[in-house]
Amino acid sequence: METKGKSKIVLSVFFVVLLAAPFIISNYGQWTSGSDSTLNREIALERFGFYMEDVTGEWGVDFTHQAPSLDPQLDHIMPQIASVGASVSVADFNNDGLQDFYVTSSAHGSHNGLYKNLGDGRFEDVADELGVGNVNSPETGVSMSSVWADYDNDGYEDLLVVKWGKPLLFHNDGGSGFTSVDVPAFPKWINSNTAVWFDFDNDGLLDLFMGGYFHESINLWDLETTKIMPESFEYAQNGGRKYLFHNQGDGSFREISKEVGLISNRWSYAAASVDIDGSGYPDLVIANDYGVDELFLNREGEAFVNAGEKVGMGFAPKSGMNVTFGDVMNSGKLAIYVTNISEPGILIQGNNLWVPVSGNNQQAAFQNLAGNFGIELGGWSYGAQFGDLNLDGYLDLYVANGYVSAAKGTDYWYDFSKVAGGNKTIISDAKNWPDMEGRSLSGYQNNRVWLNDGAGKFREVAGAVGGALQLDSRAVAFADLDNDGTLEILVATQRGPMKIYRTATAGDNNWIGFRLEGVQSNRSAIGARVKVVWDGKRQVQAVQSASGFSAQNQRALHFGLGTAEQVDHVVLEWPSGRTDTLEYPEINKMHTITETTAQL
Ligand SMILES: [Ca+2]
Ligand SMILES: [Ca+2]
Ligand SMILES: [Ca+2]
Ligand SMILES: [Ca+2]
Repeated sequence: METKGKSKIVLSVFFVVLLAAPFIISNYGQWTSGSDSTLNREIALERFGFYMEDVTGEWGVDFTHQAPSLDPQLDHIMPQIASVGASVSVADFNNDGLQDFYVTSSAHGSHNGLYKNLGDGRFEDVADELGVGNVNSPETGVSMSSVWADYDNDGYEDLLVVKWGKPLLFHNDGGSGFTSVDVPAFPKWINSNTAVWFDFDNDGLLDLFMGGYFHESINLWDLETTKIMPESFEYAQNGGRKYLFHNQGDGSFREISKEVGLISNRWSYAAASVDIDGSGYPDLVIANDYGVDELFLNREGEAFVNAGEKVGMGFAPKSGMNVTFGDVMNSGKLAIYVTNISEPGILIQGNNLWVPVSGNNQQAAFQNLAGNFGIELGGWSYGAQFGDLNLDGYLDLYVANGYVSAAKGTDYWYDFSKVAGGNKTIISDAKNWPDMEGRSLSGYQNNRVWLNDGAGKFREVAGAVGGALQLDSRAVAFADLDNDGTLEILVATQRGPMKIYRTATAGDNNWIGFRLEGVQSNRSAIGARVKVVWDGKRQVQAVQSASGFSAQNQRALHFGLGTAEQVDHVVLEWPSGRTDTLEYPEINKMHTITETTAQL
């Protein structure tokens, strides 16, 4: 009897464990992403002041990225090579005060989308109607990214489509259509994932940077050789070249990269521009795969100096994917966040947060403090953006993760590390890369939502605030799509759906926004810097075009203010050199400020 009773208890325990197993496993999964599965919206709002809700379908957005099918000689590693191209760029293309966005697809014949914000909580894809949808073809290649700016200062944001193929510039015809612009200075073919509009010589006309990834001689659909891969995982300099196109002001551009010293053949994945050293001229930061991050300092609009090593950034070769700037400590200085690859137990590169430190003789200098801030370990990270998601006055961070999610429970890492450890001859030839055989490589990873506590630490809350997402995410952009003062989160996923999260904040947090329009400066005001001073705090942001990975945020700047009821003053520094100061501007309002008549 006693034995029987015991076995009954053991059996019961066994069944309880069986029943509980999914719960335990699911809780463990939640725990590893640093969140708390029991929190509902109300508790998340109370605890973190922030909640995000997937409204993709509700808002009428239905877009799925298609990856390219390249030369069959790459079939064995196709998921790795065709692993990018999902992008999102925000702009108010028809100047109705509502933020619209452009999304890309990367298969021949697939169409890009231009989602027009209808203002009633719905979006409509008008890409085909306005002439920017059907742009992926064998003749001109496929889309990898896009970036908006008003290059002809006519008041409407124009669109550049970045390609593995021929770059395409579309002039915005008053918000009612687009005309393809023939730019003889553009290369016939380039394998590019990044372009940046910035006025490098401050003449009021936006110039254009474009960075190559694969070498420009390679047609990935029709390979002459399989020796197309990086020559090293750490010091590869056989990637695509860099281009700087000077805006001539008559609708034409002149290619001047060599003249100004913008020379590099690293594998550039992302670039972005701000005036990093306070010289009055915009500098360029480039995140390179298979190598070090690069900082090109702008010498008075006449030359670029590669200062990566001089400022401390150029010594740690990683897999750079993203460039984002943020005043993470409210110090009035911009830090640079570059994502890389981290896979627990296999490869921990860690993401970089280059924080400005005091250098010798006022020289710019940076130290990687990602670990100190708790934002070092993402995953196989791509896009990232800073923005004040909970409006508490401190910039938060979203990071997109996940490389190739193929068969579950499979892993290509061992084979991947074998080729990574090979010599130049082995690595650089695609035919030496082991067959993926449908296996995953850093797939099924969680994206990160890191809230800044204002005291030097970020806390990961993605699951807790409704933001759990495990698709192979690429581009991230922030924009206030419903004009309620909070930043929505747009995420483009590879071979997956576009995702839009509406955000809600709790309590009495306030905000203020600035939409700048240059007059002497370029009309998009790209390069302008705004400092907001309130409640003993200050924060600096800069107007940019490209930011993150294959992404662009809304051009208008957005500042959370916490519970402060007033902004003391705002300093606007225009690219022209003009400075304007606003005293006590109204809060919870998006201000439109024109350069010559800055008044409130
Ligand atoms: Ca324009
Ligand atoms: Ca210029
Ligand atoms: Ca915040
Ligand atoms: Ca909003």
